[in-house]
Amino acid sequence: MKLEALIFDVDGTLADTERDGHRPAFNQAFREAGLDWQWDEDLYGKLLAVAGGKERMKHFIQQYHPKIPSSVDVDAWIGELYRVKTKCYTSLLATGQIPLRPGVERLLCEARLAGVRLAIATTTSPENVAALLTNALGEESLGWFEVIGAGDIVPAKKPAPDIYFYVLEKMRENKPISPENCIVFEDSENGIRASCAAGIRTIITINEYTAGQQFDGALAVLSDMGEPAAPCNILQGSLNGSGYVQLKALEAY
Ligand code: XBP
Ligand code: MG
Repeated sequence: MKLEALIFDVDGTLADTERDGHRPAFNQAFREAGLDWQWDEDLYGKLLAVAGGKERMKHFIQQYHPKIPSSVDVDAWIGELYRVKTKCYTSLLATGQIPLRPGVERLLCEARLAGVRLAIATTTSPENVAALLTNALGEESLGWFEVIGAGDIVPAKKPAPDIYFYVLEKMRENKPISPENCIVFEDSENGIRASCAAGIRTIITINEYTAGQQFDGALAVLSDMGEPAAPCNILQGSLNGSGYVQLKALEAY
């Protein structure tokens, strides 16, 4: 294929943000609100079935019936919890404890040098994306991405394809783009359902929370993007003879 663009999911794909990033930030927000809620690693793995922090908290309330303050407007109250959680999460990222996953920075640099267009399609907030990129790659890295499609910019979160349609539409405003000449990087079943429904072929890099999920239609399912000196494991599909994600291997699809 004539590779035109790479589109990246953020959480779980660019960095392993869930277990030691978002999860403790939710728990800190709960403590600050005087709640005795505690999302441990197992429970958080189950709650990840619902994309979006606000949607996840609402799902938790509906499914697990924790005690909530009486006579609150639930949506407004969740909105306030989410605001605090975002503050906790971005402070945590500022400590530099969450690195990018293997191969991510190398691939971004290779794509930039080759003039391959870059974009982001994520469920998390623009604020959280900016904090992750700034801390991992410096503030200028925000400008590497032609479009950062994030959070509530579309009402229906993954597995709905809306965020991918949004990103393609915004990219198209700059220059024509064909979805069949793009590749998405995702880590989850919700993610690939969204990208495939938008007609974009997808590579999965799994993590501990998503390893057991279904990735029907993936070009490849990988342990990570790999590095020349530390190849990835190819769990499903093919990387066209390469041991790590590189443009030459992607163009061969
Ligand atoms: C990520 C999410 C997000 C994060 C938490 O999904 O679902 O909700 O877990 O971030 P994806 P927020 O990687 O598929 O985009 O609390 O900001 O939503
Ligand atoms: Mg993800």
